[in-house]
Amino acid sequence: KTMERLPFEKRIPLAKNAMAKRCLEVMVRKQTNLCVAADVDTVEEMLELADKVGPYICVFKTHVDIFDRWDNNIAATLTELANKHDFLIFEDRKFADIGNTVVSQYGGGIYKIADWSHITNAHLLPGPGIIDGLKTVGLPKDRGLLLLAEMSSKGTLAVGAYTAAVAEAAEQHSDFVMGFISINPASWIGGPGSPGLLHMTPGVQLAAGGDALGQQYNTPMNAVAVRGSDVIVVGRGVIMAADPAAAAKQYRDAGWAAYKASL
Ligand code: 5IU
Repeated sequence: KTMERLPFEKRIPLAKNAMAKRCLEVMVRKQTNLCVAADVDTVEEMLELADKVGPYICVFKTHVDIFDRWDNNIAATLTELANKHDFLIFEDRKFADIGNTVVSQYGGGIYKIADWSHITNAHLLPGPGIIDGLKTVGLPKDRGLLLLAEMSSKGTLAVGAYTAAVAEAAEQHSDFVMGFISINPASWIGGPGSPGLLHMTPGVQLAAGGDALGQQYNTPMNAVAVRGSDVIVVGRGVIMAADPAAAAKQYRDAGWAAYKASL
């Protein structure tokens, strides 16, 4: 049995965060709910991947601390690719410190994440001060924050009452919080949250299974149509494929079919 959902276009006016609106608009315009996770080793590979999979994605997720170099030109090139292909950039930074510290981490340092990443994410472990801190930097730039409500990895502690508290905090900060990283929002104690908030789900491959280090995979159909996610986040399913563009197209089609099946 699949869950019932409001179509993405009807959720645009319900979103209170500007980037949530923009993300839903991209999804509707390009008919894709695929986010590719660019866990590649070099800047060159990351930029090449963005150009190849760009037409099929709504969001391009990065881990820029994997690279051995970073500068404003790299960020500018990635931004050009985001404009060319109409996707959003999501630096999966997983902030987890007190408000005062994350202000500097988000806006400053070598990466200056807030300058080029439309979306970033944070753990709520420190309490709501982390949202307030990130907001002082991100809201003036119309950025969006995803709260980690659940994780895909085996043994995750982000479950039950913790997940419910994250859902509650998102409602209270929906000017800046655009949604969640979630695994099974349909199962949440207090429900999956308001329709103006987005659910993005990592740990997705066409075949269920896992890896040797605790990753657990669900299919696009299970993640979206059964568990109620909106956006599938796919790394190795795309980046390890012989033809990443073809794989991205395949995941786009699978993710969108799952969305359509749940309407
Ligand atoms: N990621 C997860 N699980 C999580 C969160 C983030 O896998 O709970 I939060 C990231 C890690 C990686 C990507 O960048 O999503 C998944 O990559 P694979 O599809 O290659 O497993």
